[in-house]
Amino acid sequence: MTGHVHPISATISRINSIFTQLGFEFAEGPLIESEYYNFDALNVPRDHPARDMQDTFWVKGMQEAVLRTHTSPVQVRYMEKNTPPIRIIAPGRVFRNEATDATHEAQFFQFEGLYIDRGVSLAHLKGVLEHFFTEFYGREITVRFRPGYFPFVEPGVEVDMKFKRRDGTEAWVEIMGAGMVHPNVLTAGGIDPKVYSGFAFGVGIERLLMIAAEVPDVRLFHSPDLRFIHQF
Ligand code: 2NM
Repeated sequence: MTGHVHPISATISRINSIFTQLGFEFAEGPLIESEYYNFDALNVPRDHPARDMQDTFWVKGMQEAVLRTHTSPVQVRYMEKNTPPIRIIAPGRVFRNEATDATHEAQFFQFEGLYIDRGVSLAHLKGVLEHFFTEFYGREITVRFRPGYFPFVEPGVEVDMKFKRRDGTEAWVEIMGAGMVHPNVLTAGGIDPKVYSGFAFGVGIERLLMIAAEVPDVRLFHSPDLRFIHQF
């Protein structure tokens, strides 16, 4: 049997090429993060349940160190070192301290996007996301926003996409979270919220693939059973 690029690696490459064509740059950062970059700089309150031992892996013996729970710290580090316009995507591995089942894993991949400039609005976010999903799934996809809450954005939205399954039926599927970057987060990144605004979004890569390929269990992506990855 010959070697095979893992479906997650192949998907990250596709995501990068779609966003590169839109002028986005690829960014990455450490898997072990400080509490500051993972939570404080992102406007996550001190008493937020996400900081709990049950949700976050705290690194023993390292003061205030965590396994990053999202790739947002990459974006904060990037904001600190760059000035707008900023257009980046940050794909990578993230960790959540939770029980695993068919739709939850203690480690998974996500990618986040960030776009900051003068006059950026939710309308730009909608256009970029519809373009991305249409390219990614190879058919016209529309998205809709519902109100949602994430500490790092205001307003925050839950994003649904209208998806046609292989059996021809159509449904709105919840796919990601997004919103306008919170002024406190821009300020933490050294960017003046009175001059600039930006949108950000985050999506699970396994989830994107599970919907596309109708994969029933997220744990298959990290199973040693090659019969699974050879189907991609
Ligand atoms: C999400 C939902 C909403 C997000 C925010 C940022 C940052 F760093 F720019 F503030 N990056 N990604 C974000 C916003 C992520 O994931 C569900």
